[in-house]
Amino acid sequence: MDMDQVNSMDFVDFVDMFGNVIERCPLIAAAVWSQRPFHDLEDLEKHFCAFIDALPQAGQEGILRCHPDLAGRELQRGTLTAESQREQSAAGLQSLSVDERRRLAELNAQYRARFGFPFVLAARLRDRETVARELERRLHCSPEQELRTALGEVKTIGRLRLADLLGAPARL
Ligand code: 2AL
Repeated sequence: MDMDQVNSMDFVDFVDMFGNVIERCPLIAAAVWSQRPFHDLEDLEKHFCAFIDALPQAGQEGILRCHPDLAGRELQRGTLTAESQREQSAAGLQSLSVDERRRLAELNAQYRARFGFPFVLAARLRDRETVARELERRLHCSPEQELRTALGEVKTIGRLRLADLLGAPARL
């Protein structure tokens, strides 16, 4: 799909297509639609990022809370969004041993207790060992730093999802 086609999409089609660029936050795609026309993929991506950056902290934390845990209950139950399922599988999180799964669940719980939102990371760029290592490392960061890091990961996930949708090469 090229940018002319994107720019000519009506609201419903646009939100259908881009509604999960930011996990379970179709409101963001709904707001971005109003910013048409987009010059190119980078421009489209910038509008998603600008919306996130302009939110008050409570809204930014809300976006993080829309993300399912990595290797969490939803992965076990098969209730993730299709995008999330692909990303978590790419990191090998579907084939963890019982001990690895338990360890990640403990770390996820500690992280959520400390920061008040789930640990978020662009899973498809990592393998299972890196996910666990990053979770351990980020547990010790400051809340301000962690909010920034987590939102950066949300934007990376969104960039990769947009590239998939438009059949473009991923820019890391
Ligand atoms: C996710 C997810 O579902 N996909 C991804 O890349 N990261 N979730 C998360 N908590 O980081």
